[in-house]
Amino acid sequence: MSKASSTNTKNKTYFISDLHLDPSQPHLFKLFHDFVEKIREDAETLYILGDLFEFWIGDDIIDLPIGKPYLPIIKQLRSLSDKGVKLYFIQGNRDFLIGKKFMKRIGGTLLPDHQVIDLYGNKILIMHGDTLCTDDKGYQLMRKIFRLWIVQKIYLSMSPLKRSQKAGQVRNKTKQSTKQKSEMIMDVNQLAVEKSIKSGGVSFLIHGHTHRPAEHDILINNEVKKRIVLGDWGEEWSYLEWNAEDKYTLNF
Ligand SMILES: [Mn+2]
Repeated sequence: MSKASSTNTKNKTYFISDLHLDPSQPHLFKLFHDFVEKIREDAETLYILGDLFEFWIGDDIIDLPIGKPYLPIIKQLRSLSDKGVKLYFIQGNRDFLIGKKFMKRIGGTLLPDHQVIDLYGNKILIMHGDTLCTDDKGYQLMRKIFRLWIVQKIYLSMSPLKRSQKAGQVRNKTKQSTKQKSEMIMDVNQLAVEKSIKSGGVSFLIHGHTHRPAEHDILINNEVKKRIVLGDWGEEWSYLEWNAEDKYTLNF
């Protein structure tokens, strides 16, 4: 029996998303470092629900000079898994190229886009959340194209520098089109939310992406279901904490 389980202090599950870590924003790296230190002793599991990075151009950069700025993050996550913390990752729209190599380095597990988990007796559906924004047709089309294996294959065959440039172009384009889109279009579609909860047969839906941290009640077949939205990181941590006594708090 490990020391951790015999002392039974590891009894919390954490959920984070939308940190948008970017080497050009050192304060976010510091925030992440401090967060890892904070959860190190009591975390049983950490779920990262996408957009850990502002952009991720492929796992091969880990061993290249261009990937060097990311090594502290990988090291910190590794230090958690080495301590027995289970790490799970769902790709976001910024870091959907995170794959097996990255997971191997951090000692984590990549989950599919939508995953039902059992957490202290609760059935919970977790996802990044972008697939719920079905009103944003332009985005959904772009998402489909970026997820085609042939598109990814062509992209990954480019040099890291070229890939960085391309990623920058896409981000600028997205920024411009986001300005023209209404707040409504960029939020989740209520029917898509209800459909997900129903088909998953879950009591909770946890996601990020919209940067609108909140807890929503949704009435489905006369039963109250919960949609918990994780927040993005700016000046502070934003996370959901769930303990073995089945209490949860959304901190943002
Ligand atoms: Mn996102």
